[in-house]
Amino acid sequence: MGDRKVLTIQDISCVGQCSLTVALPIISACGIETAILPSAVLSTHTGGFTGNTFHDLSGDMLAIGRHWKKEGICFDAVYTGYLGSIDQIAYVQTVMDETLAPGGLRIIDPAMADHGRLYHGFTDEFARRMGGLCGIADIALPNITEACLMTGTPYGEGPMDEAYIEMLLDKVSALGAKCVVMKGVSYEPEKLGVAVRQNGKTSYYFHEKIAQNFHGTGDCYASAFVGALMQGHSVYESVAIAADFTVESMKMTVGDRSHWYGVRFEKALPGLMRRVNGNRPVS
Ligand code: PXL
Repeated sequence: MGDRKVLTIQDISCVGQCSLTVALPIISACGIETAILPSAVLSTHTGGFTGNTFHDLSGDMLAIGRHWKKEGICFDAVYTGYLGSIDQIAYVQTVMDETLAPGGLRIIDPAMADHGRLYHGFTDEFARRMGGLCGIADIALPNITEACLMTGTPYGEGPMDEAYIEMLLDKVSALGAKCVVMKGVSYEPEKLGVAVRQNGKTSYYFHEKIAQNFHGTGDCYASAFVGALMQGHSVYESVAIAADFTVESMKMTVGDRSHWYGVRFEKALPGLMRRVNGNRPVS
């Protein structure tokens, strides 16, 4: 088999270290050729900056996909992140249908909410429609807030215990996602982790909890996950690799108050590259 190719569809936030400005370097660092389809161009992300510009690229998305189809261009996986509008959810499905190689993977990060709230500019209807997109996913990567919003489940009611997490995994699986990787699971104060539902079974990967919230960590996580998976690691190994990389990126940023808008993931890339590529010869 030749080298795998990934297409990632999300916005370009020119400044702020999220979406395509992290996905492209991270997946490439994993040794995977990465094509991009920008959904929108923003001057900055919307988490903490105010007055950002927003240029919707919906009008270009289908035309770009059609051109690729004409050229016979296809991908082994399409990974989607932040999308700029409800219409784009449908466009993404068309682009996937037209450009995925046989057996190619649909990997969906809803990238629309965290800590119990939708990101600025999104609506409940958008969340419901994102649930539909996760329904066609081979792998869906919601955090707990997104899982709740997509399944109409109240957020933060009652304790976060195994019964609650199993219930959420059941509900996201019932949307149709074949494999669910759910971030933000915590059963004890010092640990945070990821619950994976695959083939009807749940497994967990826990890591240390960093006592500071950072923007863009979900995008770093999903990108490293995609890079590791495309290099042939299992879903569970990719979950662990991505979690450790994200924690390392956060550690590189803790205490740097001028870097409030994202994480310094670049500092953690060499470790990610070593781990993803192991001792494999570079081909
Ligand atoms: O990291 C998710 C993300 C991506 N893109 C934009 C965002 C956000 C989160 O707020 O605002 C534009």
